[in-house]
Amino acid sequence: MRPQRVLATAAGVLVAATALATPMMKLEFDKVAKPPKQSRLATSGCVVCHTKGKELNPYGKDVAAAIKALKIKPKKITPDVLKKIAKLDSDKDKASNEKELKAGTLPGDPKSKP
Ligand SMILES: [Ca+2]
Repeated sequence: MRPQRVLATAAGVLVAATALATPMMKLEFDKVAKPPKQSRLATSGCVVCHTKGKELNPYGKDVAAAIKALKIKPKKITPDVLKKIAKLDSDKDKASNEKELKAGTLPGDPKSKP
């Protein structure tokens, strides 16, 4: 194999491995929220909704409450879920969740704001 080919293959494997490492919920979230490319929101993974492990941050709790209120089964993130909590300011940093998603900041972390 030529060196360029080896590099391209290695890059492809790396991309596939990264996609596999991204949990389903974050993939769903990105599909619905469409965070700006390379923004903190796009690159942050689980901490968008979780603190550590399975624990939810304030935004994650609002997402979970909206999924429950809308009776979405099996649990998943839909446009209605994000719409229901768009006007809230989950992390109390004076920027609504909607504004944070558009700006690509973390709606569950008051230190990250537009
Ligand atoms: Ca906020």
